[in-house]
Amino acid sequence: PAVIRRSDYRAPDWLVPDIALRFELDAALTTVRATLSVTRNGQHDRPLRLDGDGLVPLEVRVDGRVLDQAEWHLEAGALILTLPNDAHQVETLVELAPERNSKLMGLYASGGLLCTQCEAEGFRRITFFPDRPDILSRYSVHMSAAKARFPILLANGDPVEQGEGDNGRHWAVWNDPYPKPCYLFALVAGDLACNADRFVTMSGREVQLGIWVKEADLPRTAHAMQALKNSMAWDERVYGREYDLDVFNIVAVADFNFGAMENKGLNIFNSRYILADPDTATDIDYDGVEGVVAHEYFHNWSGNRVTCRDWFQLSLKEGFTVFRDQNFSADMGSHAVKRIEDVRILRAGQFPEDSGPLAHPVRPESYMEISNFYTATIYNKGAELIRMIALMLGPERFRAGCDLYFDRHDGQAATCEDFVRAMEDGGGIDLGQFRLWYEQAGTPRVRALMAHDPASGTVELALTQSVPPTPGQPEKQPMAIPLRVALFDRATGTHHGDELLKLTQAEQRFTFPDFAAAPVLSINRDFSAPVIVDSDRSQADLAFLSAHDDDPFARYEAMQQLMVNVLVGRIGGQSADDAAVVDAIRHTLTDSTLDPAFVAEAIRLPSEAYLGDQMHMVDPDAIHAARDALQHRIGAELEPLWRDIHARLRANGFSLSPAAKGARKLRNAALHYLVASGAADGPAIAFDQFSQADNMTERQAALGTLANGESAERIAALDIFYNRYRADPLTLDKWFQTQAFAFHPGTVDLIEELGRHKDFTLTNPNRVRALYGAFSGNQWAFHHRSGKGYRLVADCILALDPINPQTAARLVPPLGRWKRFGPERAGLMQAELRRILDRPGLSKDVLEQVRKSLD
Ligand code: HT7
Ligand code: ZN
Repeated sequence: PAVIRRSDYRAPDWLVPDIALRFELDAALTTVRATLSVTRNGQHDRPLRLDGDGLVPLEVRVDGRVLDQAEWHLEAGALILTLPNDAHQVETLVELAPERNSKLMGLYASGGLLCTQCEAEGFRRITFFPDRPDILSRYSVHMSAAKARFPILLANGDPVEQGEGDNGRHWAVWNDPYPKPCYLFALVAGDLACNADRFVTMSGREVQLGIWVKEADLPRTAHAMQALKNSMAWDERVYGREYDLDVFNIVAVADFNFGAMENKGLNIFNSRYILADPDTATDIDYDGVEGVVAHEYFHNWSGNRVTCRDWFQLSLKEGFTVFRDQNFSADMGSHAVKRIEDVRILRAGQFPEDSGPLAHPVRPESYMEISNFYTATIYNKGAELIRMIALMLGPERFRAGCDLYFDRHDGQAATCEDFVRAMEDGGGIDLGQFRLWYEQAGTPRVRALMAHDPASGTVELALTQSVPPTPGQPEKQPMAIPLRVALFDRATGTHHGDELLKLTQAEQRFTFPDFAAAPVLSINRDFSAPVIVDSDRSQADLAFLSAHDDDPFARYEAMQQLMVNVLVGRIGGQSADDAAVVDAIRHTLTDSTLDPAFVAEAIRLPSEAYLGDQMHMVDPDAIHAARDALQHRIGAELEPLWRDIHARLRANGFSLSPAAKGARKLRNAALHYLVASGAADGPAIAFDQFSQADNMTERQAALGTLANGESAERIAALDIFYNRYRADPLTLDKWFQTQAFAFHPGTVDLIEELGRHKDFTLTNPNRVRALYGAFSGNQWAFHHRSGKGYRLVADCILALDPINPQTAARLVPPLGRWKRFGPERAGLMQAELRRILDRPGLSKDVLEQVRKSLD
């Protein structure tokens, strides 16, 4: 398969200002007639190339005349036509079989619905078209279908006409007045019920809102609707951006490769990010619904009105939109907790990517399969880049930069460079060196050493930075790194100011006057830059910050570092000062000024995977043992506190208020430590919480805690959960996921069993992720020294690839981290990668990931 390079970008030879589509919809056989008005772009005699993937043209017409077979040909699936004039009408007819489309790209069937997914290159599976994001067209869509099976017909834009046809069929026409790239095209046909509402925009226009689901799911759509209305109001208030069509529809589907899709005026969602009620959704699920609804809505400006010129610019829309949805969610809840959660996600998903064989810049230079580039680097690191720009500019100038960006590029397909330039022009800043963040992969490391001179009273902070080599980028230049820093007075627990230091050189020194005594360094406050900071701060300094830092992220970070130091010591076989961790946790638990949601974050031990990332060579068994032992010690030493918190935070009735969510989070943490203490009644208390809970947050947490151990309650709870939710796919996913995540010596064998369970299927991506995705994130179980975990995941990839290559390819990265493990595990992982590579007919999705992973 060919490698596509950013440097090869050329403006399109032909433009398509208008397209009319006619769909005769049917799950078994759909016909698509497309009429494209095409215009030559510049002076050239190159042919018109219409991408196609698996399509056979049944008819090709130019300006109404049916072409002879000799007048067109297919080249790598694309239809090639030589056209004499500068403007023509090109018409094609193709047939599709949606119910046989297991890749879930293009037009496919899901749970009785017909729906589409076109980003990144799915439109070419529907009709012949120049499938690239810089071709913007006005769409008119005519759909007809059997009315009994498909009473609802939706597409982008506004509905313009509908009527009855012959043989029980009906039809509808939708027009979208905004020119858009084909990746934003969508239609849905099916038997759907609607949660209908309205929103009046800031200029007084009324927008009809609809969330379309199966009738039985209607009661589970209220949270999504509220999130949508909140998002619309927030984008007006914070960015001055208003919705621009008369209708905004969302449809939930059960089979979906991703979280959701921002199609213009017709968002299509994985039902997981729409449906929520207290009985089946955890607080994390509720937050996920709110965040993803907001994300897709915000794309209407950052992605749709201003789209991407080519797929190398993907972070232009994704990084910016993640930044927007993160800030929205922070405004809806707690800024402190949201920032901690976002950094935890970045460190769990993006840092490992940036240090492994699949590392790539936020603006990549090449790809084989673009679907493989919907990564944590493009999304989450991309969001951190925008956050750094916003921090350096301050709120007013950042808003001026955004206004300029939207106004300057409205209706255009833009680049990351366009965004940076708008920030420079609108915000009045020079981002020359900052551009390296888009070009260089790898997480920068900053070493911070502080020296105090009692004679002069000055403090000198010496910062050095380095960016590790990554595939194709052996040498790196110093980056522009904004670091928020404060120096704390040990005696008073306060600091003098909070400075934004701009680290731009490989080594730089900053001096601070007027310190009679050596202060304590608080650095990278609020995680101002996505870097790894190494410092020589003592455990005592970290304990001090964990009790006094007024920046919640820095306070959390000090606690984490304190725990990491103890755990790394334990893993290395040294006697470690557990007491420092126990004391810090006790102090945090008993500080009544702190938000319980923050406390729950702060007292949580770093994950096994995060501990692995701190080590040169990962020893999963030693990490598990050390973490388990510390957890037990914390549980046992603070047992009365855990019991008290667990009893005290029992709620009387369910609420989604931040206070109620925070209480549940802390109560679950208390349960977890109480069970870890080894207290004889631990499993019974967990089982009681499992049985009595009136919400899934507490029920699933109790189940997860029980699943880690060996008890009669474990078996009973898993059985009860299964029997209660077996008919509800989204909730049954939790049953698979909880077992895959379990810290249990039998997990690897259980995965094999669950892979053969009658409710397991490879055709539903949520189910695959719930079992194999979760399992490969369970470091101790996945890296079982037998190598069985690797074999199970490789078997799944091989079985899934012919069905759904995108989802299969997403399971490859954990196998690619072999260089970080000892020779035995590394050999076993490589052997599985080679076994996959040997399979004839591998998709380019999996091929690209496996080849890179073996390098
Ligand atoms: N922009 C959307 C990306 C997406 C996608 C990508 C590849 C394959 C299937 C997909 N479904 C949706 C989602 C988003 O970031 O908003
Ligand atoms: Zn997005």
